[in-house]
Parts: sequence; structure tokens; C-alpha cells
Amino acid sequence: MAASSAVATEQPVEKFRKDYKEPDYWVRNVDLLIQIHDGQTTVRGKLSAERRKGAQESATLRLDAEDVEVVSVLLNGKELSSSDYHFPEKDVLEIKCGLPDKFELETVVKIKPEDNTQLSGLYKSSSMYCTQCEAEGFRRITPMLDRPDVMAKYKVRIEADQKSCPVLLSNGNLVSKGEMGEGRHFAEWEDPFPKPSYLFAVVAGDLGSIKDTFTTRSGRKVALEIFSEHANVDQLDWAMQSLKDSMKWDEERFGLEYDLDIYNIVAVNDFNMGAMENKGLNVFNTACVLAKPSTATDSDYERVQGVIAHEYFHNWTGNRVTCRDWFQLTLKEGLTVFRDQQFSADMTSEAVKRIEDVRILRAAQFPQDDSPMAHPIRPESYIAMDNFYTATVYNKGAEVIGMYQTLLGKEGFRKGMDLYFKRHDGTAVTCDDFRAAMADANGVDLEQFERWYTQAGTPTVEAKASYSADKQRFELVLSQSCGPSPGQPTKQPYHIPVRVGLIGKDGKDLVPERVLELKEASQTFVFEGVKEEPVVSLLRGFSAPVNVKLPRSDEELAFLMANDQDSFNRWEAGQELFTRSILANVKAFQDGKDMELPQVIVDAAKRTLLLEDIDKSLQAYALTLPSLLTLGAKMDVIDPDALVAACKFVKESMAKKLRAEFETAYKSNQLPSEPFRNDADAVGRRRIKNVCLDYLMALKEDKYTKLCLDQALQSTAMTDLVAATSLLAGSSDEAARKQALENFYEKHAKGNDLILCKWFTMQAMADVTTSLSDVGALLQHPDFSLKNPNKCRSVIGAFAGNMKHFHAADGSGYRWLTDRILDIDKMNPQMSARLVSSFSTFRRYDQKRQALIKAELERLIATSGLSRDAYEIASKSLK
Ligand code: 0A1
Ligand code: ZN
Repeated sequence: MAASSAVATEQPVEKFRKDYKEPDYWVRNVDLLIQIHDGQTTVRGKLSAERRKGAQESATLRLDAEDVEVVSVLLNGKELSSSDYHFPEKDVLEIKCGLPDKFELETVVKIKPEDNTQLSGLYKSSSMYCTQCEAEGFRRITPMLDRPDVMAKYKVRIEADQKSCPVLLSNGNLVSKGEMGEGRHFAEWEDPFPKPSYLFAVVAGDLGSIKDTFTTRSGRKVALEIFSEHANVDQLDWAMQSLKDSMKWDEERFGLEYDLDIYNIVAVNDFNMGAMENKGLNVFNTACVLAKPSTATDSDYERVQGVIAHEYFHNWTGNRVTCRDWFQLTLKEGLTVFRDQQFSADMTSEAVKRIEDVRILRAAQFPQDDSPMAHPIRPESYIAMDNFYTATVYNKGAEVIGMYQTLLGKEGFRKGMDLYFKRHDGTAVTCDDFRAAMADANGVDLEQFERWYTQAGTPTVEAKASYSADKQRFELVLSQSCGPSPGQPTKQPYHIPVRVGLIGKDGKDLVPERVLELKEASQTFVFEGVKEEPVVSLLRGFSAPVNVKLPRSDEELAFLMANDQDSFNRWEAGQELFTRSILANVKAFQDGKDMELPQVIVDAAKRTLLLEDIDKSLQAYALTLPSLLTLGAKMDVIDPDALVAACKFVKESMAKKLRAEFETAYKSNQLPSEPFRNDADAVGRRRIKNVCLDYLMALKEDKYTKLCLDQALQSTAMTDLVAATSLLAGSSDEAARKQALENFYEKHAKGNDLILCKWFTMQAMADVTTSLSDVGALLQHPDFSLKNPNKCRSVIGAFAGNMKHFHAADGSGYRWLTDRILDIDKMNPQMSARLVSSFSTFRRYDQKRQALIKAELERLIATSGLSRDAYEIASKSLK
């Protein structure tokens, strides 16, 4: 008997993309027996393997095995003596004896799901057992070649106590189940599709469910079932509807049908990420699947719809065609995010969805791309793969996919997708394979496009315009540049699609819109037949993930805001106006001068507010200031105090000037509480109404505090409750603050973990003098648990996003976060590493704050026993 962690000292090892080699052995079949007992689980894993053609006969078999206690190892049914295998390094089980070309290797191991606080491998969440195998969790269940290019067919038998675990699930089809006596029972599952180990899943527990069916367009009837704890079964209908909508959409848009007779989804309380696309058995964080009117906000509904779609779409982009190695992660994630974004756009509004996606990209990805943690969407190296599930790989990755569609058109993109599946179905491939399919299907050269995969950083596109009235000719000189990134001091020019419109005085396009292909460092584009001097609408629809530089007046921006036919650029013009004014006021604040709000902005906002036939969500986003993170990214040195003060000033000044308009819009967008509606109009009305309330609250007048309190106490829609209570959580009116928070807790949050998280977050994000002591107190709250990732995120993660108080000049926020990271790191390295990344952008702050954060990062690195996950982020951030 031996433990796999025999060699204890862990030297973080960096892996490189360039070092990829095929394995010496392939595993073709995996046959698992999982015997769950309270406190200990035994796993017998039988691997049918064969030596790769061309591999050396003497090649040893090195299986990944982590935190498993190896009981025995058998080769072709014969038990090996302990001298035939060993643990040459941490997490590797090596078979030393000679191996035939083809063989069966069987291991018996013991694991303890109850003690698994990392939530990777097989673990217990509340009363249920569940698994998370991506990226490298399967090795924590049974020894295996745990890498995505090893694809095998799986058979699984689960045995467990009948009473505590009446539901036993795995991938594929149920082939048999029955009782075993002594209160135990079993289920056998077989997945006909070869898959990498990261898509394996098992669930065992006492679960309720809802059922439905979907008939695919070729007539396959699929049984759909969504499971949760019994108490939550009334919150599964929206997920089911979203699943059916996704299945239909993928058939219509991409001709992709579901391929098994069963599709199961399980909701679990403790989960490191949003959800997981395991073949035929998705596992979801409850936060991404549960929704009902009395508990979920409009954004919760949108998130559930989007994540359900995302995991479903992975069945083709990820499962049927998977990644050769983890460096290729964006192959499945960028593509699948792009697909879920397109789906959500079709289900709601294309313009609104595009704005939301770009807001996320700018707030989460742009700062990362400008930090020491910047990496290309296809990283070149990693220490802990789990650290690379990033906004860059996901969201910038989706933008890169979107650029193929912009360059090739929807039809051309579809041709590329068809060829991609034709060539690669059932295999594990690379981003280059995807790019080749797009190029070949369309007969175009996408050689230069590879730079989006190799270079990190956000490029800047600078535009210079000139017009000749004589020649009716308009010229646009576009230049591109991209600052240095870690290990990449200089960059080669990207292939950038720039969608451009030229607008005349009447607000109409003077010539047809064009997609310019910028490939050189600088290029001139000529438009003929332009009858008057146009206003340029650049990068319509945000056609590339770049920053744009184009000199123009506030008046021009106000004109675009009112007239551009591209709704994204109408919004963008407003954001640019806001940004200018806020940054100017930051400067004024720093120089001790009076802050000012230009009248053009007030007028533009007023015009937007008075529009009658506008989509209410677009109206709301047009009036919403850019996020603090997005604004920070535009500053040379981020000054948190000045930034927060400037935003407050702009909001308050606007409210002073437009008080009547905000009040009217607030009132006219009220909805009756019954029946609850979450159609686009209702969502839009709540959105604009709450934006108005936000402005009015900036006035700090009793009248509006009362209005807000009424909403916080009386609303029945969760969106309105959260909006009003959050505003009051940041109010200096102590009595109102207390009343709203108590009411929210007593009437809504108590007893519901997801709503509790909202209650935690609104306090952790609040700008009140007691912020730091408040979050300290929340950690002691009986409803808080450091072991639950959602709760950690809702208090600790949220506080790390509190621009003013996390960045308190005395460093108290930083010290507090480091202490929490160290507490969590012992239990859940994935979680702690995510929190460390809040420090990654530290060089963007002033010298004093830089020094304070640097000291915290150094404190982390100096901590003995720090996980390699946290070590990687901390050490790379310091570079
Ligand atoms: N593939 C999932 C995300 C995911 C990744 C890692 C996980 O555990 C470390 C869990 C989920 C998705 O894109 O939805
Ligand atoms: Zn995904």
C-alpha cells in the first residue's frame, strides 16, 4: 500500500506549449467501479491501453494519480508486486515492468470525497457526491493518462447507499440498475462516445428533478432531466426552457443535433466555476441554473440562459471535437462563448447583448491584458492549468472567433464550421486546425490572423480622416500598435477587421458600410463618391477587441450618440463622452480645482432620457457610466479616491440638472407586481427605472432615500429589491441603510444561499466608512462559510472589487485580502489563486499602493506550503 503523494516537496513546474508530445500509450477503454461508502470510497479502474505506434518498446507507463491511496495494481489480471510500480515524482504512478503492445491495467485506490475541499475530483457538496474533472481532476479519482488527447470509451458502475443516494448518474446511457442487499444499490452507465477524462462525471445523492423531452430534427427523442436538492425543484423550469431553446437554436444556426438519448443536468451548491459540460451529464453551480421570479434577478435569468446554452453547445465544440492539449483551451472556450453570445443575442436583443459583452470584456479582460498576467488567448506556458480559465481565454477568445465571422460573413463562418466538424469530429485538435478549416472552407489566407493567438495585449487602432470636397473622396488612415506584454517586447501587426460607416448631416450613411481589413502597421483606405464631409463611425459593433483613438469633439460624439445607425456605436459615443468628463474631473480633483459637467453631456443624456420609442435596455445602458475598472484602464495611474469622487460628482451633477426627467422616467417605468413578467420590455423597464433611482440617490435627499426605501421594502421583483437595497447599503442615512439590509435579510435572504450571496455582495461592495469592518463581520455571520465558493466570492471577491475601500491608502484592504487568501489556500487553491489575481494589476496604481501590494504578494510567496496555483499568480504578478 502506498500513497501517491510519497514525494512531498512540491517544486512548481512550468509546462510549455512547444513541448507537446503524443503520449507513449493510448487508453481506449475505461471501466470503473466506484463504491461509495460514508467516509471512504473505493475506485477500481480498468484501463485497456496500447502502446502508440512508433513509441519505444521500453517506454514506461506513467499514470497521473493525485491524492489517491493505491491499494493494488494488476496487469492483465495479475497483481503486480510493489517493486513493479512506484511514485517517481509527486502525482505520478509509474509502472516499471515490461508491457506488451496491448494490455489491461487495473488499479484499486481509496479516496475520501468528504475531505475533498478543493472541489476537484470526487467530492461531497451538501448531501450529494459529485465530480469535477476539468482540467486535471480525474487523476484524483483513479490513476489515468489524464490529458485531453487520450480519448476512451467509459463504462461506469456506481454502488452506494440506497437511502442517502437514491440517484446514481454518470455519462451516456443507463444500462442497468438494481439492488444489492444491505441497503445498497448500483447503477451502470455506458457512454458510446470516446471522450477525454476531463468530461467524465458521476453524481450520487438524494435529488429531486423535473423532466421533459426534446425531439431533434432527425427525430431522435431525447429525455431531458434537471436535478437539484428537493427544496429547489421549483426553480428549474427556466433552465429547462433554456435547454430546449439551445437545442433548437444549434440545429437551426449550425445544423448541430444532440447525439445521445439522455441529457442530464445537476445543480450543486459547492462549485468552483459556473458549470461543466461533462458528456450527457452537466454539473452546474446552483447560481447558474436555479431561477424563479421571487428569487432571481433579470441578470440571473440571463446568466442561467447563457450558461445552460454554453454547456449544451460544448457538446459539439469541446466534446465531439476536443482540445489536443490544455494550451488549446480557447479552441473550445472562445468558440463556445461566441456561440452562447450569439444565442443570447437571438433570444433577447443583439444590440443589448453586444453592449453587455463588451462591458465585461473591458472591465475584466482589458485590465488583465495590460498586467503582468497578460497572456495570449493560447498561452505558451502554465504552472497550474486551472489558472488559465481566464477572461482572456474565454472572452477575448470569443472576440477572436467573432472576427472570423466579421471577416468571412455569417455564411462563410458557417462553411468553416461545417468543414471543421467534417474534418475533426471525434478527435482532439488545435487552434491551428480551426483556423485552417475557416481558411480552407472560404479559400482565404488567414496566416496573419494567427497573431491573435500568439500575441498578448490590447492593440490600439489610431485613425486619421481627411476629406476632399472636390473629389468627393474620403480617406481614412488607420495605424495599429500594441504595447509590450510579458516576454513579448514588440508585436507584429494584427489582421484587424474594422467596420466603418460614414454618416452625413441628416444622420444617414452616405455610402454603404464597409469592413476594412487592417493588416499593416499603417494603411490608407479610400472611399469614393462621398457627397459631403462625413462623421466617421469607427469599429461598429466593436468589430475587433482593440482600443480606438480618433480625435473628435464632444459635439461630434453627441451627434453619433443621437444618429449612428449602429446601436453599439451610439452607446459607445455616450460612453466616450462620459469617460472624457470623468477623467477631466479626476484631474480637477487631483489639482484641487472645481469639478465640472459639460452641458453637451447633460443635453445628450436628456435627449436619451426623453426618447419614446427606444429599447429600454439600450436607454438604460446609454445612461450608465462606464465601470470603475474600465475607467481605471484608461488612466495612466489609477487614483481610486479621485476616480470614485469624479464618478460621484458626474452622477450627482447630472441628477441635479435632470431631476425632473429622472423622476418621470422612474415613475413611468413602474410595472404592476402581478403578473411577473420577464420579457424584454419588462426587463428594460426595470433596468431604466433603477438607473434613474441610482442618479436620484446621488442627490442624497430624504425624498429619494424614502423612494428607494419604499422600493426596497415593497418590491416583489428581485431585480428591484436588489437594486434598491444595494443603493441603500451605500447610503450615509444609517437608519435607512439598516432597515433595508435587515428587511432584505429577514424577508428574502434567510434560508436561501443564493440570495444570501446577494446580501453579502451588496455590503462588500458598498462605499461606506465601515466597509472593511463590515466584511470582517460578514465572515463571522452564521450564514457564511469559507468552504463555499459562491459565498467566498460574494464577500471576499466582491470586496476586492470595492475600488475605494479595497484600495484604502493605508493598505488595510490589501492586508485583509492576503489573510483571507492564506486561509482559503489550505482548502481550495483554485479559489485562493483567483483572489490573488486581484493584486495582478498593482503596477497601475500609485507608488505607495504599488509598494503596499508588492509587500502582500511577497508575503504570499514567502508562505511555506502555498499552493502552486496561488504561487503562480503571485510570482507572475511580481514580474
Ligand atoms: N469548461 C467549463 C468551465 C470549467 C472549468 C474548470 C472547472 O474546474 C476547474 C469547472 C468548469 C465551462 O467552460 O463551462
Ligand atoms: Zn466552456
